Amino acid sequence: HTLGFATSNLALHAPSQIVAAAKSRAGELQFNVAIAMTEQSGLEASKAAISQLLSQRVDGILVNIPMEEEHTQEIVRLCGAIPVLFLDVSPSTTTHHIVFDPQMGAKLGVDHLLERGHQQIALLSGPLSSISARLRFEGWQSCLAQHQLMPVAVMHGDWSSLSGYQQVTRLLNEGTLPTAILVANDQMALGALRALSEYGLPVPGAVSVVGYDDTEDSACFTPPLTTIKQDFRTLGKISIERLLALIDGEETVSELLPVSLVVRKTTA
Ligand code: IPT
Repeated sequence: HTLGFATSNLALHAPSQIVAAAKSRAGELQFNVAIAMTEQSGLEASKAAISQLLSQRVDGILVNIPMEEEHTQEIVRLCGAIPVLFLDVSPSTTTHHIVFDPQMGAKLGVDHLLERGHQQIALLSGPLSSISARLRFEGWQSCLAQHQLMPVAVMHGDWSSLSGYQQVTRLLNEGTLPTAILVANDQMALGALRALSEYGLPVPGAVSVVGYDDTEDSACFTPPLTTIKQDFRTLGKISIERLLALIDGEETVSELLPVSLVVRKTTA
């Protein structure tokens, strides 16, 4: 078999680590993986990537591109008899999927800060074009609301560290000073740490920061980042195994993977 992997931009840490893990599991099982990458969001770019894989005669396709339910159905139709397994969709999606639990991740981050007495919490979300970014953002808001809290500020980045730096710099320039920031991924958290450091605001002395992903580098940020771990190695491994099961006739794959809080040095 040759397996196809359609992925969002591999310049981002999370997608590249997922592909790396999938590729190495496929290698152990002696399968080849063909990769197609989209640099833009949107259905058309995704369809183009998937058509590229179909023309390479793959036997099954993994899709790690943020996607709305109705778009997953369109992709499934496009693929005909070739099974497709989605990795960046809502847990309520009815097509085959394996996803990390966004509600659990949001709640772990909020609870961690509330337990430490934070009330002035700012949110740095990912792009709203991404379903996972939206679910984390909504999760944060509903957990805060359960404690009668509102975020003191809401920012949106594009997942890159530079956007995290720019958003937090703008927030501080406007004179808003949260005691903590929940960030939707570790790359933006890295940028947030730089902005806070340039402002002379010690982390965690003045401001606490919680990331999301726990990518390979996060333990080496200054200070080492407290974050929500999504175990990309496990996702890569089981996504290959479940795709092979689908190719062998398995009827449904629908899995919600837990995430965990990794407490390091950016929260107090
Ligand atoms: C998600 C990451 O959490 C985020 O950092 C960013 O890289 C994004 O992917 C890119 O699409 S992880 C995904 C499996 C929801």
